[in-house]
Amino acid sequence: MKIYINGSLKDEKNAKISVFDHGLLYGDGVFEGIRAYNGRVFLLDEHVARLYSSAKAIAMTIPMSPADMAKAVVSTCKANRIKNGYVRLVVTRGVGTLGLNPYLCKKPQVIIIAAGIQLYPEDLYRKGLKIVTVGTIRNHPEAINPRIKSLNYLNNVLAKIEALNAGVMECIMLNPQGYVAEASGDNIFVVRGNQLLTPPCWCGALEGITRAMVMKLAAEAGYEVREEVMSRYDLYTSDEVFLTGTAAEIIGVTEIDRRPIGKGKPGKVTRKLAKAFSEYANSNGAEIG
Ligand code: PXG
Repeated sequence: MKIYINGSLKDEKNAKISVFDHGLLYGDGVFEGIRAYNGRVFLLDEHVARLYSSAKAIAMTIPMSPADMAKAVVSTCKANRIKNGYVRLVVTRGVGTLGLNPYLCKKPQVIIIAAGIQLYPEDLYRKGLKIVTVGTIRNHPEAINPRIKSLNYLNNVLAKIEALNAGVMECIMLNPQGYVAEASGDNIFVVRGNQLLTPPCWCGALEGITRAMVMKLAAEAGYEVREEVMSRYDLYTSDEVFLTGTAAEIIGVTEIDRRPIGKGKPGKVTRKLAKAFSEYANSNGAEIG
């Protein structure tokens, strides 16, 4: 495997960054997870744009242009002969002192890893996912805004630990007011009749790129798509629930807190949108060549 670091491709064993990097010392940095389907990088410009917004939000200047970043992603995929895969794009604050001061870090480190994909087991897409709501609340937006896709993922990791300890693979996180925010690594949608509902980002959700794509495809398919503040009541009483994310794509949820959702299997709106998404993803994107 060839790893991109600051403009050059390194063999996996030589792909190293400093132990003084604030990405490691403080989780100070930003990242993206991107998919390649069928020899194309999917929604690349959207991911690059979000990366630069995340960087701006933490007052970090990425030392290259968005256009060059997009090119670097494509060329890293090409160097690794990726047709279908998963790209991890990371920008750390760079080397600094042992103190917090980010302004002493002079050079953000740009890392691109193009690898295989880890999805949920295939049968879960047919059977649906059982999830729970967890006690770990999503970060308050004025503490660490969940719209920043930062390297500081402990909030999500702590939620994931609760899910795994409860015997399920994913969970719903509530915001400090008790409203639904998102899953630990995915956005959440609710189907109610002809309506497709998802919490607004200010409720504590990442502005998911899959989320935006699904909202667009659903609107085109004739659903009424709305952002709505939701409580657990809205989840428990919905017709269908599904999660969206770059890694998970669209996955139906059949049980929340041991309560069956809808008919207890992935619903027909979920299946229809998953099909539309898969068709779109397999025929659009930046050509790897
Ligand atoms: N919310 C959070 C907190 C995420 O981390 C999403 C929503 C979905 O966003 P996109 O843009 O991908 O549709 C994410 C992204 C994992 C893993 O291993 C998941 C993400 C990132 C890194 C790792 O499950 N999800």
